Amino acid sequence: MAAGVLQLGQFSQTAGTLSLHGGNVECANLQIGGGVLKGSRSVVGSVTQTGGQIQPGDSGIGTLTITGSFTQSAPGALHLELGGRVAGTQHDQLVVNGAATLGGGVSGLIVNGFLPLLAEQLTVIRYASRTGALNWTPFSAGSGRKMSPLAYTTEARLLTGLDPVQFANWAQATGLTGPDALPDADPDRDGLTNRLEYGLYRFPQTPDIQGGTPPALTGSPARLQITYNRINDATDLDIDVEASTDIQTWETIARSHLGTPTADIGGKTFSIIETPFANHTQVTVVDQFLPGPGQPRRFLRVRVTGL
Ligand SMILES: [Ca+2]
Ligand SMILES: [Ca+2]
Repeated sequence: MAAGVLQLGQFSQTAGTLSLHGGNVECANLQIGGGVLKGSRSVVGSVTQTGGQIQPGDSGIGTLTITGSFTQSAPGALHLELGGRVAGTQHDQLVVNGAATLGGGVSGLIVNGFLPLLAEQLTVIRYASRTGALNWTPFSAGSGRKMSPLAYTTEARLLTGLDPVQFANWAQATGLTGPDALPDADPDRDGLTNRLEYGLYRFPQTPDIQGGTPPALTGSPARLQITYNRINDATDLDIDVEASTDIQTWETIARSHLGTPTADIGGKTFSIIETPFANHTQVTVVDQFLPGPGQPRRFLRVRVTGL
């Protein structure tokens, strides 16, 4: 429709396209089981999507508003054009004034040569509240990048990650070029080489005070523990925790090999806790060794090898 208001008591679409070009549609409960709902205007009412696609924007990028609630289930999907960082003008956005129940899919199309940086977040849905679990899978954003959907209390975002997770893709997606993009370079001069910044999911153009939380005593009797981040799914790195009693001889007590979960080596750890996030995992390794009168000193470090 090009203008005005389309008033519907109840409408169920199974195919075709409902395009809100210049006007709104008023419908207590708009049901999308197939076809396409698109536009930059408002649905005055609630939308239940069980199939088909919702595409914010008319022929390009825009914001589609639902004044009531939005309930989505598979195979219903949202299709988004992503051409920049500003919602509504550079990338598509769905605004739900009521409650959102999310459970369908999302697909994305990068337009206008947009190359999101690593860990960049785009808010693609806003809502008053959310229930249900996201059932969305990451999709490719080209040039060694992927977008992973994240859901929060009042909005859903897309987060840029790497695909595949390799150093060269990381260097490009963090904006490094030339000699600054080499594994041993330290362009932000924080003492962490790019190899460490990559493996420990730090940012190579932002000085980090340290590579992680320094080793600290925990529990009773007290053992040393160390906490750090590791980048998920790395295809080219091992990330080890090493221990020493004299800072000269080090032994590996835990290892993540090529992106696998951190595992004990030789029964030398007391516990390993991994907390996953979209692009990285927070790791806490507690040493098995108990410092005592005969051996009062113990040291832990994280070592990144490969590349
Ligand atoms: Ca650095
Ligand atoms: Ca840094």
